[in-house]
Amino acid sequence: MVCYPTVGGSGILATRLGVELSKRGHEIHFISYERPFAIQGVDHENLSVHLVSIPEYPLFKYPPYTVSLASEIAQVSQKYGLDLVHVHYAIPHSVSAFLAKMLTDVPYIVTFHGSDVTILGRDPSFLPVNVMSLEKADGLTAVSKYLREQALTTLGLEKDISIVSNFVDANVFSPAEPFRTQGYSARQCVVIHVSNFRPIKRIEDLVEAMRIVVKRAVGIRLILVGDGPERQRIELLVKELGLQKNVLMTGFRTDVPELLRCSDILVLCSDNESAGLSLIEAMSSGLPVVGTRVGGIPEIVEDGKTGLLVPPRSPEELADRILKLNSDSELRLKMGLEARRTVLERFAVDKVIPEYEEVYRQVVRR
Ligand code: GMT
Repeated sequence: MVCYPTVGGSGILATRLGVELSKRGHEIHFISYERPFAIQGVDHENLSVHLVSIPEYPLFKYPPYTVSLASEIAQVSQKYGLDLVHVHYAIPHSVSAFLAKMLTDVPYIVTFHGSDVTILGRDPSFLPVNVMSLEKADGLTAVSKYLREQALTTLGLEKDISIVSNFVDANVFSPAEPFRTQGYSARQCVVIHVSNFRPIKRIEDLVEAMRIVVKRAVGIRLILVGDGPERQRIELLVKELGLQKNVLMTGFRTDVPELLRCSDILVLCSDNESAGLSLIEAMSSGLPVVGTRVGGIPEIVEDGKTGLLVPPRSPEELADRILKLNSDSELRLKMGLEARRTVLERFAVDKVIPEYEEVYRQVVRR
């Protein structure tokens, strides 16, 4: 399993997948430049981590990670007799996997996650080499129909791409007992947003929406969970709008399942999102969600049934939907139950892992 070790969605998903596969008896080797965040301090049977060493040399302004990673994949493959390499996020992992295959014949599968297709993948500085390494892959998967379409059209790929959804452990991301909404109808809601604070998340729209919301629902609170490039700017905006009493910024947290259980509504108002993992985590926790009608979000959230969708960059509409859910505990409960049901049916470990196993079987059988 080749991935970024950080708290970004692709790294989290890859780690989750590796851990679940190891529990099912597969031998899993993670290859990355650091121990993946989600398995720090935890030992799992059948699971090991190999760190890519990147030599420093005065000549290098940019150490060639792609080459070091390819060497590590090839060495691990030879030493442990890997059946296949699964890389998460195409850039630059698919190129390293291609090089490793040239050396050792080990087949590779690439999972597209988002900006590896929609932003970076099409950048002229990557495009020709990226596309070659994808065309030569033994299998391609995408986390949503939307992302598959994007990969086919923007990268001009002519290969089959299987859709395998993102998933959660529904026992870890589980609802509060009883559902928080029950018996709390008079209370104002806790709204939550979880992300890596990148500009694409448009957290400023949510803060702006809160400026409108607090005028009608004085006690309502927003918890902003996560860290990233936008954090300082958002902190300033919260102060500027005088929202300190209503908006709590927690920074990076490891107890997201507990935070979700203490919340009533999750908002994800990105400009684009291939398959927002935080939506699935919140829905699994029995929360109704408010999301933007972009990318793969409508494939996860059914407007009016499991959540409410709005156009991107529309704080007024966001505010309207938050107020609607805030004032209607029955609606929150109904949508939260539907959301949980949707996750159990489509986005739970036992639904999605066999789909990956099937992709692996097809490749190994060849
Ligand atoms: O594509 C990115 O910007 C980064 C990537 C990540 O590593 O966090 O996020 C993407 O992959 C996640 C896991 O599949 C998805 O939940 C996110 O929707 C997706 N981000 C975008 O499409 C912007």
